[in-house]
Amino acid sequence: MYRTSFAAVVAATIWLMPAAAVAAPCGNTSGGFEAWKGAFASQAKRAGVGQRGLQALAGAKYATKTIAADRNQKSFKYSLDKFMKVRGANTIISQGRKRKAKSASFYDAIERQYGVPAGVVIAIHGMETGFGGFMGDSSVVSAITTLAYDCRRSDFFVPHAIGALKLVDQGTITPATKGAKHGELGHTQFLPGNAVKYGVDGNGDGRVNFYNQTDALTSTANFLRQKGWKPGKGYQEGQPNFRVIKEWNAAGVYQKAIAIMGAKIDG
Ligand SMILES: [Ca+2]
Repeated sequence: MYRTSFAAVVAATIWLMPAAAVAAPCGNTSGGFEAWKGAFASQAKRAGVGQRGLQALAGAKYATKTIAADRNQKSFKYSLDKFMKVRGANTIISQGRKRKAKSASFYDAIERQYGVPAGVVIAIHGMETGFGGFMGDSSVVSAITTLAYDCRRSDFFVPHAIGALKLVDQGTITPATKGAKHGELGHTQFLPGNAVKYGVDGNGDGRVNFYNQTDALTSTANFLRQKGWKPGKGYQEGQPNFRVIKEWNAAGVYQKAIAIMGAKIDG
């Protein structure tokens, strides 16, 4: 759920979190990463990260591919039409309708509990990973700590790096867990800090696993509900729940695409 420029968000939050950058100075090349990890370990410890998380940090490697991807984000400069075409919206809609029909009771239960209609959850699932078809091949811990170290958007990613280390402490992920280039996890690509806050054990097996579809989709609905989803209200542009879709992804074309695809899946 993170593939766009959060420049405006970062600019706004810098003033709210002056302490975040104090302990560990950022860098723009791999050269300073090891030294940064040492400084960041103290910061992480103060934030409540335990032994397993700190070990994962110590083992993190500078994620060259993540930085290359971060410097080369293009798709959100597309028009809405072009964006939907590139992202395979028609396929997501047709497959999404089938998925909804096939697992109607599951999606009904999610809507009953969280108020979020199937179409929105399914559209997000399709858009993020092609319904779990590709959930990434980057080490989550290495990717997210590299982004926290990198000067470009350090303040945005530091809380997510802390989150990833806490997920390791909890056993939700391990240092070997793979995700997308920006450390996003599982079926719907939660950033680690959000995974800590909004993760739900949807299938009731005693642990939250973002690589389990039931857990991931339940957590996604929970995220939207916690962000203010109003059950029974619309989610198209201009309707009350469109604002909540904006919380999932900052890119305007993405938000509109989710609303359009969701309505077609729900229709
Ligand atoms: Ca579970």
